Parts: sequence; C-alpha cells; structure tokens
Amino acid sequence: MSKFLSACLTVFVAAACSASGADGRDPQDAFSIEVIASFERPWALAFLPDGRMLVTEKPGALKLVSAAGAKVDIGGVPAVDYGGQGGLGDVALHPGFADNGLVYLSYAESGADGRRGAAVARARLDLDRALLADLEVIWRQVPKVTGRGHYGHRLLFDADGYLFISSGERQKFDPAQDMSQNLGKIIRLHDDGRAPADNPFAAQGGVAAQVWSLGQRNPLGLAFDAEGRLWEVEMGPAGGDELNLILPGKDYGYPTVSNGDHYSGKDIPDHHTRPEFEAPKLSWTPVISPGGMMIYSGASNPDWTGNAFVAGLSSQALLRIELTEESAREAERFAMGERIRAVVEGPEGAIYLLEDGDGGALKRLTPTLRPAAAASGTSTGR
Ligand SMILES: [Ca+2]
Ligand SMILES: [Ca+2]
Repeated sequence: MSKFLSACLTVFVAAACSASGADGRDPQDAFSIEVIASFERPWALAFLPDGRMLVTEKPGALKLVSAAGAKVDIGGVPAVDYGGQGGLGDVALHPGFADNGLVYLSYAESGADGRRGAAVARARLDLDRALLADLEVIWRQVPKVTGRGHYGHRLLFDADGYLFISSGERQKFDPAQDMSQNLGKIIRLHDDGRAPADNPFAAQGGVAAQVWSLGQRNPLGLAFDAEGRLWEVEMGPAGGDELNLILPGKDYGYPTVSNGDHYSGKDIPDHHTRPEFEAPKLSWTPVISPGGMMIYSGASNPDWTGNAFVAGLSSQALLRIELTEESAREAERFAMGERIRAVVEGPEGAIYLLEDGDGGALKRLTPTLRPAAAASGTSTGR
C-alpha cells in the first residue's frame, strides 16, 4: 500500500472514529427548528435576492429551492469528478447578481492520468429556463494531483467585489509553502479570474500573484465580519483544527507547524514554537472538523451580533464563537446529532444548516428570543 493511500485510510478511519456528537447544548433550547427539504450529499447553500435558494449536491446537481422546499434542477452544470471529498462544491452569487445574473461554482475537475484539482466556473443563471448559460472556468488549482481530498474550494466575495477562494493542499503537505503552486492558500481574484495588481505576491507573477495568504491545510469556511476582517476555519491533521484571522501576505504555517500532529503519529511542532508563522486565534483538540462558517448579523438575536457560527462535521455540532479583533472564544456548542456541512444566515436572521451525507436535511433554525436578563445569564453555557 502506498504511503499516500495509507495516510488517507488513516484519515477516514480517524474521522469516523472521532464522531461522537454527544457534546453540547440541546438546540431546541435556543431555536425553533424546521426541516425545509433533504438532498443527496448537499455541500453548499446560497440565497437569491427573492428568497429562493441554490443548493449544491456533491455528486453534481445544482438545485433551485423555494422557501417552502420545492426543488428544481438547474441545467448546464459542469461535469464534476465525484468521489472522496470531491464533487460539486460551493455556490456564490456575484455581488451584482441582481443586474448580471452571475453565479460561481467550485468543483473537483478531472485531468490526465488520474489527476484532479478544484476549479471555479462562473455562468449566467437563467431562472426562467432553470439553466446556466455562458459558463467559463475562471480559476484552477495548479498543479492537478492524484487523490480526492482537501480541495477546500469555498467561495466568498468581499464588499469591493473581489473573489476569495479557499484552496486546500490536496493532502500533499508541502504545496502549502510552495509559491509555484496555488494549493494550500487563500486566493484573491477579480471577478473574472485575473489576479489583482495589489495582491501581496503580485510581483512574483504566475499563480503566486493569486495568493492572499499561505500555509493553509484544508480551509472549508470563509467569512467577513462587519469591519471587513476575513476569518477562516480549516481542518487540522490529528488535532489542531484552526480558526484564523486572515491577513494579506501572512503564512499560517502548515505543514511546518500545527497544534495537531500527523496521522502517522509523527510530531508537527506546535504554533507557539515558531512565532514567525501566524497562529490560529482558536484551535481545537479534539477536533470539531469545521465544514463551513458564517458571521451573524444579529437580525433575530442581537446578543449574537458579530459572532461566528461554525458547522461541525465529526463533532456533529453548531458552534457559536465570540470574535474580537485579536481573539476568538468558543461561547457555545449545540449538539445537532448529525454531521453539519454548511451554515448560512438567511432572511430575517434565521440560521440555515445543511446536514452532510445521503438525505442530508436543510434546516431553518430561528433563534428563540429570550428576555435580556435571562439571555445574559445563559448565553455562555456549554
Ligand atoms: Ca496554522
Ligand atoms: Ca503539534
């Protein structure tokens, strides 16, 4: 057995074995919960301006979903390399969607000789005909490599219309530190895929010009706070899941440092031993397996304004994180009883979750408002 395959099997076994789902508060204490619909391995959710949703399914389907849960298939989705952690990934609307109808999809793309890589395409969504038109690929992971893990590929636009892509290191470790590859990085692009001239490594040219930060492992959540700071969550190896504040040009250390260690048991020095690398604001051992993240507006619970909510896969949890400029603290963990793949804030401040796997549900969690005095006494309970 190859070293790589052996490492993968260890990863999957460890992930399965670490699933407990027992820790945390009963979500019924804080939310009214409704099941909207269910899907085949859902991965991502985006709201349209009219309140309908786009939901991706990992095997390759894009669904248009009404607020009541009725589903329509969207045609014209690119072919995806489905298997392992790969398939159809994220969906995001262009900030000018109301005028230009542009949507962005990330997915695993097959290449020659069993090699694969994440790709990002944009297309015009024709809602009347339920079709994607004028599809063009605007970004690819370089190089394509073997294996089916750690694509990352979450998508996020900032207020100025730049597109951020989380690019995983494809379980190859060293690419996260190699500026001739765009694996293991956070990427920042113009909306058409060009590298902005003010990116931190623009002068190096090539794919380095796309890089906003480096030293990432498998980053699966990206979100901006109200002040425009970029936060990221990524899967650590054995231990050491991370919540990072992403700053341009900084190196987040993988695989040189991690608060976890290799699945083989081989030590990776912890972050504190190498202060030249940006340390996580929060790290988890045992792991939570973050699948996604959003930062909450406070629309239906002002106590949670500016808090991050993180979707937990092996932890089967929804985590509430209190953020400040220089720190982050896990304030609360809800035991959801299922692997949670994605978390998004919807209209009126409801929190929408996608469960992972076959028959994964889309759930709407409406915070149950409590008297201020009671809320202040219970909001930090575990
Ligand atoms: Ca790190
Ligand atoms: Ca370590």
